[in-house]
Amino acid sequence: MLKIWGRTNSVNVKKALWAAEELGLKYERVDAGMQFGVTKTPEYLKMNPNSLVPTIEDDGFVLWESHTIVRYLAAKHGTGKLCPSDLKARADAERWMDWAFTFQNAMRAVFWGLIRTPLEKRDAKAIEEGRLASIRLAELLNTHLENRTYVAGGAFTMGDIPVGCEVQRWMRCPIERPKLPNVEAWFARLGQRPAFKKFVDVPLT
Ligand SMILES: N[C@@H](CCC(=O)N[C@@H](CS)C(=O)NCC(=O)O)C(=O)O
Repeated sequence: MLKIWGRTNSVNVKKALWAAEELGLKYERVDAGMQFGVTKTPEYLKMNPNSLVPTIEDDGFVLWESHTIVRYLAAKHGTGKLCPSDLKARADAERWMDWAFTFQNAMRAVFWGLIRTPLEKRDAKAIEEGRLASIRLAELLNTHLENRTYVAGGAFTMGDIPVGCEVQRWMRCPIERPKLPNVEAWFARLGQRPAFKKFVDVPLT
């Protein structure tokens, strides 16, 4: 059975869990990372020398890097659905998966500052710079979604998974955001998916 290592409040673990759930896969999840430890044990480091989560093991095949995990699971179990069969449509979805890390970089100081750092230790300047950078990116996404239901066109694909996880943090962080109707409509569409509700749109910790 598929095994997924990673704590559920990690944005990158959420991506793997969301993909597995969308594909209806049976899997076992093992808590790992931060307060759970595990990632520094010799056994884990043998699987993932980065000492990060998520890591998966599928029939003896070990894989890390969350977006690659999503690509792998989608291609294995969801070609023609989560993973478009047409090469260009697939590349379009993959482009947005990679772009999600651009969004994550912009949001890092905001998320860590506001959610995981005590008030007296916060770097207000870094938080504000990140907030402004994330707004510029969210505006780009808003323009892209002007005439699209999902990031890669009319259907939900693996492309929506990493971006959806990153934008969830943006939407739920206590920051000032401009009104972006296309992003909000797309986010509401994601909100109708059981797997998104179960693992992604939960309080930030
Ligand atoms: N690019 C990697 C980044 C993985 C990563 O940074 N994971 C974080 C959680 S989001 C982590 O393992 N942090 C240390 C920990 O949880 O102990 C991926 O997408 O899988």
